[in-house]
Amino acid sequence: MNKELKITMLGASGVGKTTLLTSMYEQFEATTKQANLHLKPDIETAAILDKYLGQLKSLTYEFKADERKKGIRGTAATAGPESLPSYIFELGKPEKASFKLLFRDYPGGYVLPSDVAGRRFIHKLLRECAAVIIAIDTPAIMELNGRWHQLRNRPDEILSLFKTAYQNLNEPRLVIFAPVKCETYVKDEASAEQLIWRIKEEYAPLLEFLQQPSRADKVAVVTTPVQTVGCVVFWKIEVENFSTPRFYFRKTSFNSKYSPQDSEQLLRYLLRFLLKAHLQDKRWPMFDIVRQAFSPDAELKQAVELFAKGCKKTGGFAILQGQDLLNI
Ligand SMILES: Nc1nc2c(ncn2[C@@H]2O[C@H](COP(=O)(O)OP(=O)(O)OP(=O)(O)O)[C@@H](O)[C@H]2O)c(=O)[nH]1
Ligand SMILES: [Mg+2]
Repeated sequence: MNKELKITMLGASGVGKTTLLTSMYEQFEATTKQANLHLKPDIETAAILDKYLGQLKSLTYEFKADERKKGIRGTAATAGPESLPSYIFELGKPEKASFKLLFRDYPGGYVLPSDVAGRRFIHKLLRECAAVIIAIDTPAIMELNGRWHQLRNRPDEILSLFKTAYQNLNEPRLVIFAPVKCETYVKDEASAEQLIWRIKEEYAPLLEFLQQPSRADKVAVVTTPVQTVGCVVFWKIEVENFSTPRFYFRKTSFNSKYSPQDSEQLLRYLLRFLLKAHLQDKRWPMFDIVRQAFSPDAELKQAVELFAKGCKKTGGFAILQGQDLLNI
């Protein structure tokens, strides 16, 4: 029996998938411990993500988000998609791991139609993963009325991937829209509302697809703005050669340190979704491992419930669809 529940990142190159995964890793341990939950990366996961964490912390005062000499390097798969690592976190008590959360990340170039093997790989991930995290480059959607959104976030390519992978769904899924590099846009409630509004606007065709009758009761959709670096704000866009935008960021002060915020919220929403799938008791094979973990272990179930109740509902966090799949 497969003891892993899979989650995939989704997004074009440079939007911030690996950074988001790294900041989740950084925050998972502290926040789950508080909730008497244990979420432990395996050795290989910790080794790779520690390396990325070091790169992230090395960001200097002013930088371009896509300047790969600083910050995180672009993800590469030297020996093809199958050579990419999985990031594995064990959930449960130290002496008794209950099940594993397995995250997948890959080079964002895979979403482009020209990369046939890459798209096939993402398609397979979308079919087999219970949850998908769409990393969204927030300045691209918010600045200049979204002028660079298509180029940076590739919403059409993402829509067409969903259209094939989510054609016939037998089991529920969680779709997380995760705007990153969003420090500038979640400073107050009004701007956070504006961010949600812009996501609804720019991803309207995807949201409509997910809302169609055959999917409406199977897909939960949430927005979770994550401050993956935490100490930087958007500064300016410069256009090179009339066609390539460069997004510049600044640290809030010279000494400000890497301080990600809210990245554990994705985990809270994910566990909330898993707990609800268990409570619905519908015998969905994808969620068998969740039932096997929660049924005999009331303590674990209670800890997950408590943790899941800490899902934020304001500041850009919202449930756009499938409230029933998340009510606990
Ligand atoms: N200012 C700021 N920069 C960020 C943030 N997240 C990512 N970046 C920067 O954006 C660049 C791209 O981030 P990555 O995480 O490598 O993006 P990716 O989606 O994994 O890209 P590929 O691996 O090429 O698909 C990096 O240089 C990061 O340092 C953020 O929250 N704020
Ligand atoms: Mg990457």
